[in-house]
Amino acid sequence: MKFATKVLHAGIHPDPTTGAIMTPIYQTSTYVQEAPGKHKGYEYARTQNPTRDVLQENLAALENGNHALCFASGLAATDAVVKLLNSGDEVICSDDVYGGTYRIFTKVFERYGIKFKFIPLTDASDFAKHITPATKMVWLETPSNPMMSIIDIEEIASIAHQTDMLVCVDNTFASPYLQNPLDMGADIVIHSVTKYLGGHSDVVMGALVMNQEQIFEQLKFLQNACGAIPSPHDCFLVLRGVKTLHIRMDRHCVNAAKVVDFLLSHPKVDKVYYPGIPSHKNHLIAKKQMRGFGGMISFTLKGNNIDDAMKVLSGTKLFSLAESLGGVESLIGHPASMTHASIPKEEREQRGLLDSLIRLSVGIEDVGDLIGDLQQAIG
Ligand code: P1T
Repeated sequence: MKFATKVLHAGIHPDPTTGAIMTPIYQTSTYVQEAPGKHKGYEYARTQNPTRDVLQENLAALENGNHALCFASGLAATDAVVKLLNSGDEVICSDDVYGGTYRIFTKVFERYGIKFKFIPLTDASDFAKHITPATKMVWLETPSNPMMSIIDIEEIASIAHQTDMLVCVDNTFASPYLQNPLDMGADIVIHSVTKYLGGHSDVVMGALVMNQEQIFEQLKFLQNACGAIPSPHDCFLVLRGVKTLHIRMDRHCVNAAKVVDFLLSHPKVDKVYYPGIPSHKNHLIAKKQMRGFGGMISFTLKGNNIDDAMKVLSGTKLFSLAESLGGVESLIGHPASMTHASIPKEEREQRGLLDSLIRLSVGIEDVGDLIGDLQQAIG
């Protein structure tokens, strides 16, 4: 099946009792057993739920994986992955990641004796020198939030797999329509389903996709043992949202490319961060591993004056000032005070994340209207 068919059909079958074409919302906490241990494969809804099963099967197919597991949020999915590790283990993490990922790593898991090294993995050749016998995982975000850095997944995976190390890729910004990390050697793909997969800014959810049976069994155990599962209603909403993922992503990409052209030609704009720009440090890697460059853009204004940035952030009318991304409507955000506020300022600035950085999640509205809105806000 091709992608556009998978979003509509993978894992989805008419309801066996009624023929309902849409997967029912199985809003139940438990399932009646005929005799102790004699049941229909469903015992308790933290462990199994039919609406969630269908979504998991669908998401696995979209990432070309054998298995998927859904969680209550992207961070709940991240939490499960790190719980595969033990005290004393080390993780090498790409240095530009969502602020909440940095926070759970440094403020939660470091207390349990897991060590995190934040390394710019945009030159894959730098990776090997940071590996020690304790390194058990490499964590990549590509494109990264918010600097839009690109990391060569295939290169990193081939170096990582010379030792006993898991390769985890946060594929939230690309979505499975534009990039499939498992095909490039990743062991686990993580999504904030809240973003492009849900696509309508009405659900918070996370997902993990993997091929290997053993990793799946361990993560399924953690999903049930720790209990951060999504509701059946949210699973239904994502099943509904995902049906148009390919069409939405095409429009996000086209609109973002036009917004990038506008920003690049604007006299007040300084830097524009977008992997589709030929001068982007890893544009060729993005071209190799992605089928499009996505809907996320970051930029700064000349002079890097925070007040000028604030004027733009509060001056747009169509771009709503809000955290999150990947919905059909456009959003504008200020990473330093919003999504990445949990990273200390010195560390943010080392990574190029200045207080004057503005982030756009370009939606699927009329692109002329979007550019007009930015034009009036930037002045
Ligand atoms: O918000 P949640 O569903 O828990 O997902 C966390 C997460 C994980 N990975 C990436 C790349 C993310 O961007 C996020 C969440 N990000 C935002 C809320 C944001 O506005 O950047």
